[in-house]
Amino acid sequence: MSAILINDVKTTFTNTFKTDPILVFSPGRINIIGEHTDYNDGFVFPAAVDKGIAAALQKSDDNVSKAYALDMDSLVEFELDKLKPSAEGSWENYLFGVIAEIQNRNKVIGNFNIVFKGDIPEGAGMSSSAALENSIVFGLNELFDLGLTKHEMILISQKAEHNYVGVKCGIMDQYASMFGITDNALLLDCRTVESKPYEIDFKDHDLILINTNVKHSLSDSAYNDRRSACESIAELLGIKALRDATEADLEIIKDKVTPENYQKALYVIQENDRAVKASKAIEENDLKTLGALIFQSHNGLQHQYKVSCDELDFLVDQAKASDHVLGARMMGGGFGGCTINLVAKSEAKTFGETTSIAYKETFGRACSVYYIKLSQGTHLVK
Ligand code: GAF
Repeated sequence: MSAILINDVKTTFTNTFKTDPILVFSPGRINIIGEHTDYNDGFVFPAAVDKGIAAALQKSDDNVSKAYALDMDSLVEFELDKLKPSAEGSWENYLFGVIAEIQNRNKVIGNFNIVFKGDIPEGAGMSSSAALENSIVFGLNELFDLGLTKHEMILISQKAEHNYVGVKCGIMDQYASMFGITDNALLLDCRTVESKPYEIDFKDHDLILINTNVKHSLSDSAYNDRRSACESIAELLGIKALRDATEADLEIIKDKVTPENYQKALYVIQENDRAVKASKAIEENDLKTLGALIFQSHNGLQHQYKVSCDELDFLVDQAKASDHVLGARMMGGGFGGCTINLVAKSEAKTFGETTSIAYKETFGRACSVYYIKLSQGTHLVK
C-alpha cells in the first residue's frame, strides 16, 4: 500500500471538506490460475496485491453527497434518493451502484463525502473496479455502522458491477480484494465462496506481471457473451453450472452446441481442473508442474475461450522462448491487460528488459513490468 496515495486522499479530503476522514485501502488482485471459472461456480486462485484504491470518507451535513475522483480531477454531487446509472463507462457507476445495492438491502446511509485515488493502471486486468467498489462499501459500512459482513459487502460490490456498470462479473475480484492475506494466494471455491490460503514463497522464482498497456474495445460485451454461453450449456446439461460437468458429459451434447461453444465449455471444465491441480503443485513445491499448468491455461484462453489478443499472445510467446520462465498466461477478463509470469528471480529483470524491447519493436508501444507483493485485503488505515 502506498503511503503517498493515502496521504494524497487524506490531504485532499481535509482541504476540500474541512473535516477529518476515515481512510480505507482496498487492493487490486492477481490471479495465478483459474480464469473465467468464477461465474461457472468453479475454482480460482487469486491474491490481493500492494496496489489498489485509497479512499477518504466522512459523513456530511449537506443535503447532497460529493465524490471526488482525484486521478481524474472529477467531482460529482448526487442525491442519495435519486440515483440512476450514469453514461456507460463513467466512474460514478461504481459509486452509485454500491450505494443503490446497499439501499436495496434496506440499509440506511446519510449524506457523505468521499475522495479516492488509485495506483492500479486502468485496463491492467488487476481489478481496480472491485477495489473501488470494495473501498466504498467498506467505508460506508464503517461510517454508518451498517453491520454488513465482508461476504455481504462483496456481494454488494458484485451486484453494483452487474446492475450499474453492466458487466456480469463473477465473485473472484471482489473476494480477493476484500479477503486478501499478506504473502498468500487464496484457492477460492466460487460456489461456497470460501477459500483456503496458500503461502506463496517460490524461493528462487517470482511472479511478475507484464502489462500490454492495451485494452481492446468490446471486452465487456465479449465477457457477458462468454458468461451466457456457459450458462446456456449448463442449462442444456441440466446442471446448475459448468463446475458440475465433466468432459464426458459435454461429449454427449456435443452435436447440440456450436463447435465454438463446445470449446468454451471444454475450456472451463479443464481450467477448473487446472486450478485445483495448481494448488497441489504449490503444496508440493512443484513449480515445473505449476508453470506447465499456467502455460496450458493461456493456450485454452487463446484458442478455446478466445479472450486473448495479439499483444498478450506475444508476451506469452516471449516467456515460452525463455529458459527462465516456467509459466506465463494472460490474467483477468482478457482482450488486453497483463500477463502473469513465473520467472527465475535471478533472471526476472533481464527477462523484463528483453521482453520490453521486443514488445516495443513489434507493437510500437511500451509494455510495463510490475513486481508485486501479495497483500492484505480491504482495511481501515489508522
Ligand atoms: C474479470 C471478472 F471480474 C472476474 O469475475 C473473472 O470472471 C475474470 O474476469 C476472469 O477470470 O476480472
